[in-house]
Amino acid sequence: MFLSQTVALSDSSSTAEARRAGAVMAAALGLSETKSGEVAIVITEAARNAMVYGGGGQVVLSGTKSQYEARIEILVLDRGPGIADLARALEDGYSTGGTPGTGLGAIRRMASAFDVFTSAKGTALFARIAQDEVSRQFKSLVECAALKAPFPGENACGDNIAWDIRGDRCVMLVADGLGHGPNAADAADEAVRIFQAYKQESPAEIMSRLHDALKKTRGAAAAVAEIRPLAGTLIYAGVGNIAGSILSNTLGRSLISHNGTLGHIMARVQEFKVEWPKDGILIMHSDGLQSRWDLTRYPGILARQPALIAGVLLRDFRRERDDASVLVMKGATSI
Ligand SMILES: [Mn+2]
Repeated sequence: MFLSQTVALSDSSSTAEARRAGAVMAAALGLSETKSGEVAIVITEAARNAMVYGGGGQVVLSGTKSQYEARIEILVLDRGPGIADLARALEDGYSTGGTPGTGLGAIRRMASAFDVFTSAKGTALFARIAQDEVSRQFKSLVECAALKAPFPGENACGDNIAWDIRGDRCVMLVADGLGHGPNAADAADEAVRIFQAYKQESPAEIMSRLHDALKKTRGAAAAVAEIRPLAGTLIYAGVGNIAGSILSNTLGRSLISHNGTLGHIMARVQEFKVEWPKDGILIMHSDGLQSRWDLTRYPGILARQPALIAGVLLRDFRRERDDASVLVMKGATSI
């Protein structure tokens, strides 16, 4: 299960709206009362900071449930001047909002993963509230973060994302249903269902399954990536306008998709097998993000939580008139 909700921080009622969205998601994931309370505190405090010091922004909530755990990842993004003294702001009990007992230090203590990236371009705060103790013990080789946001004014998102991590294999899907709105969402959601059913197969096989299944829908662009970090390999297959790229200190490359629309026209499925560097970061996104993003303008960000990288891409490189989705995968961070 992958739930996603974006709330704009634009006026005095926004924080409460974001908190309500968090409560709804916590209930849908079956989080305990304690964890739901932590979600509310994190959203409230981080949203207030973004309102007061960032001049507004957005809260992006991502909820996932697997056999291992249930978790909500909270991203709060603003385009303010940045936090001048992050170390001080992180001191426990120090609250920029003047509320005793909360503040960034409290968020960090509650979160099972926490990270802040702040620069003159704004602040991105990431906090994960996870339900199960097993989540602290379960050491995955890689971490995936995915964000999606609907066409402005739409509730249904015509993009969707799914991934699966099992042992030394991580397989990921980004799908963009043609157009936007409910019919686009139907196509993207069907792609996720088929992916979940056949995710153990190769990327090319999954793409063929998608092509067959999407014939009854409006159609979609999609790409599937399979990474085996221990073997150091990446296999990629894409049709239509999904961008894929690998970033690393030793290598940077774009991954190739063929033209077409799954469900309608697919000339061929081709797998590309490339080296997956040890410090590799995979970024996949729909055309709701500009293709010419450049993370070298954000010194140090590649070493941070994948959710922060995804958040900054969504914040600063979004095309306004489309659904947007972005997936970032990298080796597990110890932050
Ligand atoms: Mn699109």
